[in-house]
Amino acid sequence: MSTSKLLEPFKLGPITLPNRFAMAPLTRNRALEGLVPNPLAVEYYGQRASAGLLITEATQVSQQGQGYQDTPGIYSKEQIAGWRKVTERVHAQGGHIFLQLWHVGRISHTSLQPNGGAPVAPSAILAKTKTFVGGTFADVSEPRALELSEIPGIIDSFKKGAANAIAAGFDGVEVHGANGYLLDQFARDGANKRTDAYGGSIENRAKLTLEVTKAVISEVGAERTGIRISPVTPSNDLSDSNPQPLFDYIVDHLNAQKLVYIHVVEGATGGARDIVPFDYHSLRNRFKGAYIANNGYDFELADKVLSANEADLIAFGKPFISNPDLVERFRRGAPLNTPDKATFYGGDARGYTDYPALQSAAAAE
Ligand code: 8OZ
Repeated sequence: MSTSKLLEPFKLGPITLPNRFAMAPLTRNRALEGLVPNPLAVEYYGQRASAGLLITEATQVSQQGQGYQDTPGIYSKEQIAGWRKVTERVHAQGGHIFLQLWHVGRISHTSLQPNGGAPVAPSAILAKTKTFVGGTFADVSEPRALELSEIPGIIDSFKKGAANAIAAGFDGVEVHGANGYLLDQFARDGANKRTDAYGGSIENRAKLTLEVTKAVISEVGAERTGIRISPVTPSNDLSDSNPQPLFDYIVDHLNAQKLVYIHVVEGATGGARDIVPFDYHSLRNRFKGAYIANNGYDFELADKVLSANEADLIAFGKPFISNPDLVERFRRGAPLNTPDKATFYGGDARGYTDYPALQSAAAAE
């Protein structure tokens, strides 16, 4: 029996989480017609409801915000109804769940965009990366720069997405400000060469992120609004010439807006934690709400970081794909199932809802 801080409760705004485990947002590409969550998602999230906080897979706020095939949306009645089944199951199991609000920006393909148009970006700069469309990996399409007049519509799509998420029964929303998608493209200067109020200085590049969080808060409240950031990840061909002052500034302003949490991908998403030096303590110290730490944590590092009060929650990704009962396995010191990469993106129940929990694993022996 473990006595780790990982198993202690935590008050996240109005909700009390039974432990410090968060399930990281994980793209699974199993949405159905109309980009409605797959009924299997009800089972999938329900199986993982013992995590203190579940964060859904990235969910686009508009058709324009989609960049990969079969990712779910949160902009139609049918999508809201599909997600409602997920939140009902998670709540019936005693869990808590936030929806991640997503706009991919330039990481998309014309075949997914309204009228086959170009994906949108801060500047017309092609990312050297691939997306998954039509059952295969393809280069992302050449983007076009957003007109200044289109920006209020982008902000509004996040705001509506947040309202829809609450209508679907979510406990809150996480704004996806990470991993080289739209908000991150505006913030980091590798993708933003604008000369208007949204480009140039740190203040200007941070503006869209902070306007989106402000709009989301106006809709659902700061105590139900979190954000994910990844200051140094090279994911999706994005970089910044000087990330520390940029993210110090962003986090100072998120703190002023009183968001309930910042969820920080430390290092290269899904890769090295020490890819470049960055002072995450600076973010932790600036932010008075909860700090969710992510990237490559095992139980030992999670325990150490929580004990040192360097984070409040730890988000685990791949371990939650293959271990629906990750919390119980930690409690018992039980071994973990290994995740199968071949079934991460797309497909059916295999590698999705069929990973065994401890009891069924024992029963199967
Ligand atoms: C993996 C594959 C596709 C998208 C992210 C939403 O990195 C994603 C993503 C991850 O945040």
